[in-house]
Amino acid sequence: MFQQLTALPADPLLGIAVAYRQDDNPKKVDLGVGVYKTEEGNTPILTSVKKSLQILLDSEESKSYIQARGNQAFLDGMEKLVLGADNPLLSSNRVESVQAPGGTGSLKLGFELIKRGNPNAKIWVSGPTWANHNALIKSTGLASEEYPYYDKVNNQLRADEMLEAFAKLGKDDVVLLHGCCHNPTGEDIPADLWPKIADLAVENGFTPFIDIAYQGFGTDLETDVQGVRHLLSKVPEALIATSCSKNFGLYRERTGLITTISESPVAAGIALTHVLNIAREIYSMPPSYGGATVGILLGDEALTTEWKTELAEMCARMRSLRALLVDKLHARDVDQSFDFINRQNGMFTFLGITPEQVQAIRDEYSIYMAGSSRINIAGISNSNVDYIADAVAAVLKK
Ligand code: PLP
Ligand code: TYF
Repeated sequence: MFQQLTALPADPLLGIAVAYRQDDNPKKVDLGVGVYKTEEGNTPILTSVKKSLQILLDSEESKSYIQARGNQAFLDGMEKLVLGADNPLLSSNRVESVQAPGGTGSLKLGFELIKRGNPNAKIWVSGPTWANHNALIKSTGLASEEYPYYDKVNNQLRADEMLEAFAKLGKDDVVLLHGCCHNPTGEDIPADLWPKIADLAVENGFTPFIDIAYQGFGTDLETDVQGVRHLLSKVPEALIATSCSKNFGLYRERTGLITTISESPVAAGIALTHVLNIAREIYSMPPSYGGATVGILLGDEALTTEWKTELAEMCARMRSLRALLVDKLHARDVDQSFDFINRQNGMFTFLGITPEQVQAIRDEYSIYMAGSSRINIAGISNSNVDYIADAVAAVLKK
């Protein structure tokens, strides 16, 4: 049976990490996979998370299965974090959440739910989007298409074209939106555009599916989801896939949740039965550890305050690294402006160089980034930024 199979290429992003590890150049730089790093290049466990983990370790009395929908304190805390504690949706009984293995698992449950609700649905993804979005949609068997999003030549949002595309959509369409800190471009939907998207969704009946993987990495926890909250207050139905990988630094614990917003409490209850049924068909119940940890953290005021401080530090560091990189590039008299990097949010930006230039930087300098020229901002440090800027300036001047 397995002899019939032909080998597939590795995930190109994760492949970068492997290639980086094998490189013995002491000056090598990893700007590949989106993982937060300190100035020293480490990804430590957040102190607030470590304390919460310790509480969990000390209090956990069983490794029996957890309930299928996950840890209730986690689900309650995360719904409040994303929607806002006083959001009227929370008391409307139209919102249901299920814990899932990471943002990825949450997205998968969401796409499968869409397929059950409407097998003819088409998922609209931003051009470009996170490569795994396309893989997950394909695996579900749903149709998908790109809407205009990022202008790579001028390094800006294709706002008008995006709205024009949304204006043509209808009831069979689902629009996948990055809540904040767009991956891979860093280019976010500005505050004044969210109400326009909300109006179009209401008028034309398409369903928003919001992917929130970086809340708190853009400006702050509240500002980052203002647009999303506005949209959700207007539409009858929506899905939200939330990841705790980045903002809680829980990557390997595979922690996330899928949230459905339905037209009525009855519809919400029915949707929940389907999400649980889909999860059962794939993995039964979610892993406990990450959700339980976040549940403890968000249920404790002091730990939450500490976490918010740590998150704000990560956010501020990435913001300052953006400015540093732009300054260093401009100091090298490159022809183009890199100011757009300062306007963008989160972990990523496109340097806007060609795949050949990306390869040259990798071959000649051992600096690793995605072929699209997407870089992980958190991979920059005070000690490597000059080296990176030298390399980029050199390939641009060739
Ligand atoms: N969505 C986006 C846009 C992402 O960049 C990521 C990756 O970090 C995820 C979802 C989900 O990540 P995870 O499955 O690690 O929680
Ligand atoms: O885009 C990134 O780098 C992150 C991490 O299969 C990631 O979202 C990359 C690839 C992957 C899972 C997570």
